[in-house]
Amino acid sequence: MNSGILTFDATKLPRMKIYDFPRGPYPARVRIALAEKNLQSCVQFEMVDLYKGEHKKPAFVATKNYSGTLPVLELDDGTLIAECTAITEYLDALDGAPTLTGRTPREKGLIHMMSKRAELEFLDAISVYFHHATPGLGPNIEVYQNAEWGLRQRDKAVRGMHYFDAVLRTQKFVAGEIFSMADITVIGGLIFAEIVKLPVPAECEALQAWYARMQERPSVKNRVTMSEPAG
Ligand code: GTS
Repeated sequence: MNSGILTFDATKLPRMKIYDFPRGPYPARVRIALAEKNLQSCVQFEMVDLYKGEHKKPAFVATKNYSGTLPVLELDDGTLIAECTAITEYLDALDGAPTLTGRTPREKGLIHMMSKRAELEFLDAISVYFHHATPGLGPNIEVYQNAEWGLRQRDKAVRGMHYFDAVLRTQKFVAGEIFSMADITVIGGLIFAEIVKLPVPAECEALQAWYARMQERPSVKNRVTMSEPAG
């Protein structure tokens, strides 16, 4: 069986561009996926400064991403792909061996489910907390805040931590026995939790042990420096 990987040569791929914010938790997900797939050299990063509101400028919203968020992947033919899960799916499929998003129908289903849960129950909840119940990106960008909603989402995120702790007590990775996009999404949540100083509860030992293991992966460890020139 030809997995596709034998004939895949990343250096032959047309260059892609990623509209990016290097320390952001969502862009981190795509940076981790790029490194896991060994595709860093195919990508040019273009920084969009969230704290200056560059992602909300009418031109960016009209021509790059309707949602006014990062990251966004731009292909050499001008195709634009936003949403971390969609970008990861695209990158993962390039070599014909989609380990991050699932090789079998069962893997695909489980990874999609757990990644969606990691967004709904954890990462997106922390994001809402950040934008609504903390200064967020500052008064010029956070034009509407609802602190009560933000605090509820913070509590939801802590419940999410307990949920993923329970999952990781019985299996090695978030969606089963292999590292996948679902792990990357929970990692994104924990990166955001650090930014907003929301600690993982001490009793969530399995989640903490798993995160310590994840931080040893080069893709996670080197994610911020990926776009910096060597030397
Ligand atoms: N559902 C989107 C995805 O999965 O890509 C969410 C993207 C998102 O919220 N990105 C953040 C953003 O643009 C980037 S970061 O906060 O992680 O750096 N936030 C800015 C804003 O104003 O919401």
